[in-house]
Amino acid sequence: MSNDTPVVGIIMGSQSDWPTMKHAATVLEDLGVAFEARIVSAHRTPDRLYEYAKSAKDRGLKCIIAGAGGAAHLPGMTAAMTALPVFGVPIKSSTLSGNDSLLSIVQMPGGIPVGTLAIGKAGAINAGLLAASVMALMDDDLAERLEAWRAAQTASIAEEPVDE
Ligand code: RP5
Repeated sequence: MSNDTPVVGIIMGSQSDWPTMKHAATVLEDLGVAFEARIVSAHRTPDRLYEYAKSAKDRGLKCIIAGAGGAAHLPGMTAAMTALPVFGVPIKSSTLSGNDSLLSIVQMPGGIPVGTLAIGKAGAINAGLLAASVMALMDDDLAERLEAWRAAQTASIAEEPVDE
C-alpha cells in the first residue's frame, strides 16, 4: 500500500471478504491511488463503523468502497453517516450466491445513496475503477494513468478466440 495519506477507504465486514475486496485494492495500487483497507462490521463492530464513517471526511478520505455479504448492511450504514460517495460491493455468499448481499446493498431508501456494483470480483474491480475515476476528476496525472489502463485493457483483447 502507498505511504501517501489515503484518499480511498476500502472497508469490509469480515476477513473472509478480503479475497474479493483485494481486487479493488489491486486496481488502486496499479493506478497509484492511496488507499487504506480495514475490517469494519456493521453487526460485530458497530462502534468501529460509527467512528470510521464519522471521521472519514476529516481524515481526508474522498470516497469509500464497502464490501459485505449476507445481511450486508455495511455500505448503507456507512452512507447513512457520511456524505462521501460510497460504493457497495456485494460479496458472493456461500448460501445464496451473493443475491442476499446484492439485494441488501442495492435497495436503499431514497435520500441515502450507495452506488452498488456487481456481485464478487467484478464488482470489486469496478469499485476500484470508479473510485479512481472520482479521484481523477481532481488529478490530471491520475486521469492519464486511468486512460492508459483502459487503453492497455483494450489492446489486450484478441480479435480471434483460441483453444485453451
Ligand atoms: C458479513 O458476513 C461479512 O461481510 C461477510 O461477507 C459475512 C460472513 O462473515 P464471516 O462469518 O465469514 O466472518 O458481515
